[in-house]
Amino acid sequence: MRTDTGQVFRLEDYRASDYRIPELEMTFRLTAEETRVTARLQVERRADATPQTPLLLDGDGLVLEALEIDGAPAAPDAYEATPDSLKITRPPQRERFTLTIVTRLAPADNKALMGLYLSNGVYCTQCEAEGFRRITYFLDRPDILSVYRVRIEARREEAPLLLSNGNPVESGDLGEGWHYAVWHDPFPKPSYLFALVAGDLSAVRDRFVTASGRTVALAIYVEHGKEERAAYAMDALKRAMRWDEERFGREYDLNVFNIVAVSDFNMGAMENKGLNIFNDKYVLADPDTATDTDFANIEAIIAHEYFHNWTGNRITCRDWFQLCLKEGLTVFRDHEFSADQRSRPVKRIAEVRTLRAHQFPEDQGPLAHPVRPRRYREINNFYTATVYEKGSEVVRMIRTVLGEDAFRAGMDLYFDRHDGQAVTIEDFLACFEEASGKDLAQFALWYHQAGTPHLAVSTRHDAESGEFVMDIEQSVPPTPSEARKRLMHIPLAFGLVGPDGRDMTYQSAEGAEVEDGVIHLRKRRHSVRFTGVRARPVVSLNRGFSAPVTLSVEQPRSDRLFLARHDSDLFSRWEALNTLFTEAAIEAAARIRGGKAAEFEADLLSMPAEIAADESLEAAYRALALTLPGESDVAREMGTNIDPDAIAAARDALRTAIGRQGQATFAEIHAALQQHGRFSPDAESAGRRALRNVLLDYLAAAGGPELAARQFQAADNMTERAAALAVLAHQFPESEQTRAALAAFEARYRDNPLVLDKWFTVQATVPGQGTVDRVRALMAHPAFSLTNPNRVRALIGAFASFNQTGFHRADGEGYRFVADTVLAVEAHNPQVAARLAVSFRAWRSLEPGRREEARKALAAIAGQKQLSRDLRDIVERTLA
Ligand code: 0A1
Ligand code: ZN
Repeated sequence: MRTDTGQVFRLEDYRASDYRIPELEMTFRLTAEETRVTARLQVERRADATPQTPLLLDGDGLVLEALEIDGAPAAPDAYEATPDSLKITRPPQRERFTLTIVTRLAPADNKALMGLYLSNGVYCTQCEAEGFRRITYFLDRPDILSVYRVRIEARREEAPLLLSNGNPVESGDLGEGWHYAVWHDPFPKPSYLFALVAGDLSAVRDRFVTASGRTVALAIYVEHGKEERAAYAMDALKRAMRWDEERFGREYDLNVFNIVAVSDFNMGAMENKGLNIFNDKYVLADPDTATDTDFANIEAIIAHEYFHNWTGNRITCRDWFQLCLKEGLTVFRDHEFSADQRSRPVKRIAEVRTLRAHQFPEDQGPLAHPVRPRRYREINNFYTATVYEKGSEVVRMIRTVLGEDAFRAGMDLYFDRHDGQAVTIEDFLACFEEASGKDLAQFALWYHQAGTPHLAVSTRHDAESGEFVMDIEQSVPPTPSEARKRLMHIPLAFGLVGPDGRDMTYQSAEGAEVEDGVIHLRKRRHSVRFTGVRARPVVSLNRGFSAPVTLSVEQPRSDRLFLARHDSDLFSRWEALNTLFTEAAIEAAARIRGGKAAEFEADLLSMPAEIAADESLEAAYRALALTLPGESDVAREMGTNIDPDAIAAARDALRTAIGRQGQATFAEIHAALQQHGRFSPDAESAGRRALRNVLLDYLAAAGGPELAARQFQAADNMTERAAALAVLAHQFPESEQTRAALAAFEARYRDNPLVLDKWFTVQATVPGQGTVDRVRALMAHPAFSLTNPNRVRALIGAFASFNQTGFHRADGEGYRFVADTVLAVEAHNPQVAARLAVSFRAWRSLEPGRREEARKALAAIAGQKQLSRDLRDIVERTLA
């Protein structure tokens, strides 16, 4: 474990290295307890560096066995080695020399899952961000690009399969049961993209012919017996490869593309050059074991990692402050891919829900940071929703500001100009400025300034003069270490909706640049004056979620109801209804806290049945429109003094009221949507299942558990089975039907850990006081393991992030339990522990009693003498 030294890394301290390592040859002799790594580095001193400059290589917990300089053993006074660094104190005076470094590793003991480790008997690596230094001493920074040649030796029986990056060049027998393979990757790459896999796995093979006619051999490696569950991932891969050619003109560049699924992985997946390594959760799927959401995630993540080949690998980051250069851009690309493969409006709504659920609380809490941070203590803690999701929104806004054609021209220029380089956000933006002739200086603040901007809007209409005025004021709230904010360039898409529900035209607009339905806000206040507007329009703002901002619009409730029925922009139509639901829940929560009963307006309660039956809308869209804002969405809108019990009671009351009001319609549609024939994971079929499942939730709230129990029994696919199980467990935790369904599910999937994760999660998210004990008991279940990140996230992570009434139990028991578990995980996997600790980030917005309990739990973690850099960084920033 890397303990914290308090060191802070700063963007302004970036310096190019005095040395380069253009080539690297590695030999791995693999055994679980003692793996020997020989690394031969071709080192080159930069022309402008002084010859005596020591060469300082990074390490992390390494054991140095031998060191040679230019083929001769290094003199003891020529270097200084510790587990965490290797300093060549007297480097040769030549411009070029070789270093041969031998290190010894114990993959079987590596439970941090960084560097070389074993997952279910398979050797695999994870090097981003700083895992390569756990394998050998190196200049482990993304601006050092090397050509790798990798030789792997292993016992054939243990590891018939030997993979690394690039193309295979040689393999053979070594006698005594050992064999070897050599891989060569012609594309210079940073060390974080290095990968090795060795083990006994099955291959699912296919081929892809690129636009220019080259054939690429594709393979997805999975555990024996799971081959069929990789078919969907393979299909998604081929679609992603074609799409990147068509939409971005990007072709694949090696002869092989390999994907390996492993069961122990800290994150979702990793884009190692030519050898993507995946959490098996994002590869394996079939109708019996995966939900529609699982299928969609697999499609998106397969595409994401593949797209990194150009945005990340061919063009990489100069330093880790630039992480969004590859991540924000690649998320934008995978979002566009999914939007093209599925329904664009539905995809957009889902993106915005994710952004609000994960990025908004980050931006509005103690862990807020700019999309491109200026400082960090532990880079692992910056793989955040801000870098990824907000980073993607910023790229989307560049496209909005430039228009489709100039955006594509800017991307082309970026690929042309920077191929093979490690670059910065400034380099990226310069390409768009040059391609469009537009100045993006103010726009660039989206990268540099943390916090979610807020827009306050009011409108006036004068029927006689036909003038419609929008007064808009922007503000950016202060965030940690950024008290004062500068004014931003916010592209605000809008529409003026006329009485007939159609968009109105206007003669002129002044007071801001208004172009193609977008107002470009650049000042604190704009008074935007439209002429030629005879009837009073209902204004629809931030259409398509053109900017990641919060909005308050002075608008009568009747206008929102009107937009919820008529807005031609489907995102904004959803948004109007979502806002109405949220407001209703907030009001009801206040009444419940005041000892009164919840009450709702009749016109809101009747809307869901109207929408459910509206066949002009696709089923997936109707499902989203009917999905109530979650308890944490309501809490976020309330802002302070949060009482999760009152919010949960209010939301339950709203669900029951809607369920009763719409019961007849819902029941009819639920029955009609029952699927006949073969399961298909396509978007349209998935949409019908989603709608059916939302309706089930309402019907159960109004009518009891029977229908859910029947759906659970009759289901022939995981989407309907898991949804029915969740309705039973969450609405009727004590019922006989729930007990029976949980037992049946467990018995059926006893041997399938990924599916049992769903069983853990559904129980961890049962609302109420009793769940802490239930989760504690489940930790003793034979399928649970504290060293497998998927298990930890499914049980403990789900409890801490998605169980508002359980985690926030008023007596603090939820907090104490999670804090204890964070420390238990910390002992072997600091990265996963730190992520779990993030669930405390909203503690200051709680009502005083809970706030104090949460603070005490955090302080108990912070009070530990020995903490990893990962966890210390999170708890100290959260408490600050
Ligand atoms: N670059 C990967 C995410 C990733 C980051 C760190 C990891 O280390 C444990 C693993 C994966 C992506 O964006 O998919
Ligand atoms: Zn990524």
